[in-house]
Amino acid sequence: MHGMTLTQHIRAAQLTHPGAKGELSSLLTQIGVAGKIISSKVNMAGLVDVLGSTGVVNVQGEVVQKLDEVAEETVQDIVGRSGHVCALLSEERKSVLEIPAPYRGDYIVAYDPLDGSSNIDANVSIGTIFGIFHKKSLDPEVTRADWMRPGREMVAAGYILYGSSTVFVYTAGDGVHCFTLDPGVGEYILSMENLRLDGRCKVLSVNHCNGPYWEPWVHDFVGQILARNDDEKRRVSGRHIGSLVADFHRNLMYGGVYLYPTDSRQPKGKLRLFYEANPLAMLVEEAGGAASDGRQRILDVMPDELHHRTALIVGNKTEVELAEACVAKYEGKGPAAP
Ligand code: AFP
Repeated sequence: MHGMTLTQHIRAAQLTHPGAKGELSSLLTQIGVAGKIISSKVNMAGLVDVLGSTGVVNVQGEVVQKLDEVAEETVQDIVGRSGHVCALLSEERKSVLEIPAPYRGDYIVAYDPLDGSSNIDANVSIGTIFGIFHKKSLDPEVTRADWMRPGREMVAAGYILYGSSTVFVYTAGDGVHCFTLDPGVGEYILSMENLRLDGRCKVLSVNHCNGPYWEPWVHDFVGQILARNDDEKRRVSGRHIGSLVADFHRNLMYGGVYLYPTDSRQPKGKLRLFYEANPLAMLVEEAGGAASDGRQRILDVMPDELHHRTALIVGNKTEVELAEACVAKYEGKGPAAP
């Protein structure tokens, strides 16, 4: 008996939604195809001329790696011509890319083509993150109202992680499912269905070197997590890759909390709402966890620009709530954090 393929799984989910036209299913499948192409380029990175930077700085002020460009072009070519999208929002692009006829469809995809790309040359796990909205207005043009929306209005989200194996993880609101790419046959095969975050937080992921720039609540929160370890037992361990998608995936597997708070260097936060925080927030909530900016649920944040940045605390619910309590305590708003 062979495992279920991604296409079969998406199609089976589609059948549970009477009236579904199969557009979203086909779009998800095409995102998977883009992931296969990027995966093969990532695997060849040391053998062909795709390592290193292009020398260009992108709209985020970050150096564009050659593989960033490859990934961006791949998503544009494959997803942009899938026939299912009317606009693409990319971390790498200054503005919204409108898709012309005859490829135009009803969905809008926001994506980070290659998250963690500053790690590429060191062979560290990187990934493509995506979130999908259905076009809102009946206007034939793509209007600002079509994409300037809170993450709770997404219909699906996921990522493709190029790690020790390539995995495709997605949710369309019916649980979180994980597929592993079998490179021999070029298919994603179901490896974990209805993923749930482990109830216990075993991992703390934060860039401790930002400590000097943190607000007091972050020291309080991190201190409370570390205090769980005593002579008797180490209950929490520190793991931080610096590749959000990989940090997130590991915490989803083992139970953990990742945080990238605002700090004195980055008062608006570092991570991008559309391309990083929103998709991971939808996934974590579907898996029984939570995602917050410290003051509100990530999925309720109303963006004010395409490249809106945010603080992010994501993972086990108890720890995300503890972080929110620490924020409130230092803002003098709520009850003292336990
Ligand atoms: P890159 O895609 O430019 O590598 O950025 C990745 C990222 O946004 C996120 O994946 C990491 O968690 C974060 O940056 C790490 O950045 P710091 O070096 O500031 O901790």
